[in-house]
Amino acid sequence: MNSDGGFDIERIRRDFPVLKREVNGRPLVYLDNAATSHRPVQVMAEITRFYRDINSNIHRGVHTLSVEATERFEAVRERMRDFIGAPHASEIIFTRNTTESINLVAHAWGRTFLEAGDEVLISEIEHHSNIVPWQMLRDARGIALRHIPMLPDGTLDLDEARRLIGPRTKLLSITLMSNALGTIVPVAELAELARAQGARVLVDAAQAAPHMPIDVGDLGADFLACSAHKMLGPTGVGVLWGRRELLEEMPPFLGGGDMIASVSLEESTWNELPHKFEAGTPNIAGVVGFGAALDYLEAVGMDAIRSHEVDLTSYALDRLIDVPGVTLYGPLDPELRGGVVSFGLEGVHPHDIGQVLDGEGVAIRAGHHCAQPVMRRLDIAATARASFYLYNTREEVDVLEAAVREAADFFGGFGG
Ligand code: C6P
Repeated sequence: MNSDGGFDIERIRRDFPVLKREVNGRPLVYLDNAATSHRPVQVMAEITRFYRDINSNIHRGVHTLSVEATERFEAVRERMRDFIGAPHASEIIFTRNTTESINLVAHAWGRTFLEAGDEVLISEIEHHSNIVPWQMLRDARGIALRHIPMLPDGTLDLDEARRLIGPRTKLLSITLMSNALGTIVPVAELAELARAQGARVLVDAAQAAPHMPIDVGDLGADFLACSAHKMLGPTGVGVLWGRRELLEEMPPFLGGGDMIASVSLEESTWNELPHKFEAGTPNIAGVVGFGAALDYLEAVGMDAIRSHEVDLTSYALDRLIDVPGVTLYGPLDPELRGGVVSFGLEGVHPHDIGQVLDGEGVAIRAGHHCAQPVMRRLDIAATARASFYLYNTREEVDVLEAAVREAADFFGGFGG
């Protein structure tokens, strides 16, 4: 194990008991972090403590447990505000995941403020969660949906972006880090161009928020979406951050309990932010557990996590590029990408790569990664994807490389 950037990986790994597992008789090498990360014992303990000692609904009771539950829940809102450099805790809305956060904006903002002739600009490297809601909005409202094309190296065509951003652009909705290729998008630069045209900017930070420091002001964002389960937190908890003025003028997304100020049988009025957008009982224990995940990430340090992953990615690219028959997708400069390495093996379906690797205890994802337009642009059906996190090591990359060589040998006859 190597220590890196001021944090001790061996100590970090001890907090993730699942990493001690064996899979198919081999030590688990978990390289599917872009799909979901593991959770440290601190997060599990926080969730258990919540259910054991508190377990009440929030914002409703006057009894002690309900007050305590509400305090815990609301403290995480403040924690998240700080994590992304947002001005106000009331701008943090808890959802189920990034997908729901983006759909919230498409419904509550898009259907209210966009009309025929307006344009929403996305990119060719978006996850389906940042494509489909806008297609649905286009079909409902007659807006135009445009995209910034991808260049062969997996970066975006910024010249074309400059041409596409114009007076009709009402929203730029863009990923900060591609889940399929790892590409880091120069969002701040694009956001500046979009804002100069009066457009709003939504940042899909599902892949970026777990792996690098985020500041919504520096990004020039109006909305930002991310998922707790990719950032050491539980499943079923997502975040939408939105600028207060925008959230205030938006109608609610879902109607029901907690989001109202008053209800009669004829009509209702809406609660103040953020409750207007949090209808029904949320994943209270999940949000509380997410607070422990944010504490964990900040204790390690987002800069240290980023530099550790740049090191691992650079090492993995160097190792895999030499394997006969391997094609690497995405930018080759590790500074321009997150800890995601997508690759193919000549003559071998990525699912077969995934299966051979699983036999060696190595967990990767194989498929289109919910980014079918990327696959179409690369003229492939799927890739094999290894994705790293703070607990991965160079030794694990060596195991990955050996397993890929084995797959190459077994299926492709390229053994080297
Ligand atoms: N990507 C992956 O394996 P949800 O599922 O709502 O938590 O996140 C959706 C999402 C949105 N944007 C990006 C950039 C993403 O990577 C994801 C989730 C996972 O790549 C599951 S498909």
